[in-house]
Amino acid sequence: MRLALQLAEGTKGQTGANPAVGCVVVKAGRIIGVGTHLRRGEGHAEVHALDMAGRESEGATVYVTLEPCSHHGRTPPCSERIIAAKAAKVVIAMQDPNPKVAGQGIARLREQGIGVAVGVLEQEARALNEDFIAFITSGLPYVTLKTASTLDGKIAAKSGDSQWVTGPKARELVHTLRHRHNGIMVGVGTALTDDPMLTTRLSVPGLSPRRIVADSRLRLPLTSRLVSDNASGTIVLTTERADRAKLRELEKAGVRVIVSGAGPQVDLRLAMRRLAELEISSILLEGGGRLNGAMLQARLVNKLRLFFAPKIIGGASAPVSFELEGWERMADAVQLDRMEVERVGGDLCISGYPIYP
Ligand code: AOF
Ligand code: ZN
Repeated sequence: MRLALQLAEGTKGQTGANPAVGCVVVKAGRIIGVGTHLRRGEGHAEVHALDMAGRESEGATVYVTLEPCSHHGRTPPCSERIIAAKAAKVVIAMQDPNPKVAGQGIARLREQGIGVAVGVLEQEARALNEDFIAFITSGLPYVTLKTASTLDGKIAAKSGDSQWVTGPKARELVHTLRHRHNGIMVGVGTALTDDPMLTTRLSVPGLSPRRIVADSRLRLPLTSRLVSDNASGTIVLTTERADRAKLRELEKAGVRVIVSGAGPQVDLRLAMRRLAELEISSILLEGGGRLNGAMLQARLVNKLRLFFAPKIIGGASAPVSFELEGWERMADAVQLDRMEVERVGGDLCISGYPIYP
């Protein structure tokens, strides 16, 4: 199962809205097949592993990190494939949270007399697909909020200079995070000041997420890189109050515009629902402070990854990672659950899951 989890872990970020899944087939103490789900729409992990095992899979034990599916989706059901292969036993890390499966794959295998064990390395399997689990059960993208600030919470100096806050190791890790999400989101303020590309630029090849800009008044220039570079798709979130002519121009330039709400600000919850419908299952939120604050206030953030450089820059007007109205009492603060602290090069990364007041 540990090997199956490692196989799955390696594909994190390349399966779109699908989970990362690994499978290992064992017979008489020997591994006879390994497989992993490589791409949405293509073969599931079990299919690859059983293809490799071939006729030997009769009487074998199948280890798989997620319950074999029972539904006819983009591919035929894996539970039927396992039954056809005449495997004797299936060891599963966790039940599939997808309502289309949700135990039916397990039931189908048992019905056919196959021995099934569930819950082996379940915690690890849940952590691996924490984003998929939340997405498939909530209909909202899993949002990871990432910041890179000084110890005093500044994301730039008062002059606006922000190159660089954190060091090369932390910046490389951020690009790995981009690869592992299928959306990346900023506010239009960030797009206007930095003209960012928001692509994945690693020392090794990686996938670029879809770029999402919250822009209630459609201020994103047609000449910005996000509109004109074609490096990855761009989606703009706006409101019914936005200028129709500008909206059409953006669409003509290939940008998808999502009109979300009639208020002065983008209805973020509605926008997230629309993004989930477009199969954006995970989003790396890269600020700035106002969008971070608004997403946190709307309780739309699932995970925090806060990078801190060992620096103090000061400046009352220097931008900070979080701008929000705030709460009156310290007891009402958003708290970090399951906090982890790690050193990344010369910087620090604090991760955790927000508990909302
Ligand atoms: C498995 N093995 O390797 C994966 C599973 O659209 P489809 O047909 O690819 O189905 C996607 C759903 O299948 C996905 O939401 C999840 O419930 C399950 N993924 N199941 O048995 C796999 N990737
Ligand atoms: Zn399947």
